[in-house]
Amino acid sequence: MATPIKDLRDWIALLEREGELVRVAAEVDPELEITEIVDRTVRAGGPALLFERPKGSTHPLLINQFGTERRMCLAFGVERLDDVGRKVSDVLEMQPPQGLMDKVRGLQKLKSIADSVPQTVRSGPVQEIVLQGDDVDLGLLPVQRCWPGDPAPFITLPAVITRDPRSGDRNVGMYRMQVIDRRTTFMHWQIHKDGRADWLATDGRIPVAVALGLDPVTAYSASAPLPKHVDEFMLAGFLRGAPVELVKGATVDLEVPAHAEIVLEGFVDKDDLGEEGPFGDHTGYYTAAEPFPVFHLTAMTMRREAVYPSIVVGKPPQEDAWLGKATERIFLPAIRATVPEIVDYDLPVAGAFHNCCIVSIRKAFPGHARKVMHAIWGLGMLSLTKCVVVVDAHVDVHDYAQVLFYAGANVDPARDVVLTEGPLDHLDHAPERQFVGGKLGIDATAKWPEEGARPWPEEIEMSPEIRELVDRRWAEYGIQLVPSARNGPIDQTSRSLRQLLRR
Ligand SMILES: Cc1cc2nc3c(=O)[nH]c(=O)nc-3n(C[C@H](O)[C@H](O)[C@H](O)COP(=O)(O)O)c2cc1C
Ligand SMILES: [Mn+2]
Repeated sequence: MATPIKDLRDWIALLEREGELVRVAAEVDPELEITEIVDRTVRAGGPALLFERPKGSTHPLLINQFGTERRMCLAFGVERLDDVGRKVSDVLEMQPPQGLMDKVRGLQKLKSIADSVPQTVRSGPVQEIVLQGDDVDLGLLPVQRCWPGDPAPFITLPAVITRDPRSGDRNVGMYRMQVIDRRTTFMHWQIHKDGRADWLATDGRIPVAVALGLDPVTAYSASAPLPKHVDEFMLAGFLRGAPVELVKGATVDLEVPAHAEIVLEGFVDKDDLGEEGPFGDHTGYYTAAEPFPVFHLTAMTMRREAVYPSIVVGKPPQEDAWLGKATERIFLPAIRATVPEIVDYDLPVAGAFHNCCIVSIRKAFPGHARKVMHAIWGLGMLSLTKCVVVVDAHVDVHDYAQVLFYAGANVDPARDVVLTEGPLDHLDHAPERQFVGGKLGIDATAKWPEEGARPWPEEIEMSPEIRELVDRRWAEYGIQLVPSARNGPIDQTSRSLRQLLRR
């Protein structure tokens, strides 16, 4: 892996060197205008944008840093996102080393584990400027109002740091923050999230710190669905190949990233709630206003000339598609460690991630597909998946046309569809009751006699000899083939993802 990206500035410089960043010198309004510009840029696979003069603020705004596969790979210092997954599986599947080379490789793996432990340092640039009391003013930042129906500006790319009051374990989560006034915001940690659990475990008040403007891997890690007791900064250090450096907060008993651009410090009280939202969200709809806790700021610390990071979510595909794809790839080894019969899985971007999961399995016994459906419905945040489609090992889960073919050809809806109930995403507006509703499983594997199938027919395949013959003679035929161009943004996304993810 390449040298770790130290901070947001280092990342901006890298993006610029790679021709992946455009500086926008014109004055642009964070109120709606930036959203429309970014929406067009993301859909066109365009560059990261550094708005140097957001209206009403002296802080530049960085957006679309994650908006393409190439930038996501640059962020992680890999050729393909699957390489990040491989780094995880290397450690998960660590065996006692056999020969010398194995020992050297083992040492590299151990280093990556050592790198994962965050390091406390005495001071950091994030505290070059410390604003406290009346000087705290969120109005200094170019916070975006993203969509016309949003009632206020929202901080959209925060790393929210809390500690479990019982165990002391740190948590870092990405929870949007609606600005209420100069010194307060809402804290949108949803019902299934760790930050909320920390808050619910306090008697009265929980200290909270919010880091804005991080190296891309640390920023990503705030969105990663780790088990509650695992510190997201550990994942960041492991994936970066260098520990996350932390300093003591200026006014809270929490440690904050030393190289963040901006840190907001404060607290959330147990019974201090207000109506948050509506907000144009990644569901593609405005999520309804509902009660969420209020975050009171006690300090705002910054680097000099701090850059404010932002992201827009909305109808897919948006920039967050790639944060989700990174999670999909990074967590595959962990999923396979628990459910080893899983070969691969795909969370379609157009399905807003939690709506649909396609999973391929090495089927070994009757009813196996159902076992895997229930495993998915019992696995971390994947448990919120509404629809699970199970296919056989040879099916490419990233090729939606192939998946639909098997879901059509191999499925008897009277026999192969599972309808059950379970927890659903906090933001899902479809179920009759919030948080719980139906689950759909589709078993698109080839069926066995024990599963009530008649003799299963053979799939059509050309013989290898004829394929080779035609390969050999192709030039002779004089036929020029161009891949057919189907259109539509979702098709394009699925195609580019397919190219990326094909092994
Ligand atoms: C751009 C973006 C915005 C998000 N906004 C929220 C949010 O407002 N509330 C929430 O609960 N989760 C939100 N998420 C998802 C969480 O960050 C994700 O579930 C993460 O795992 C939460 O951390 P936790 O598991 O430590 O709670 C967002 C994710 C992304 C990528
Ligand atoms: Mn967590």
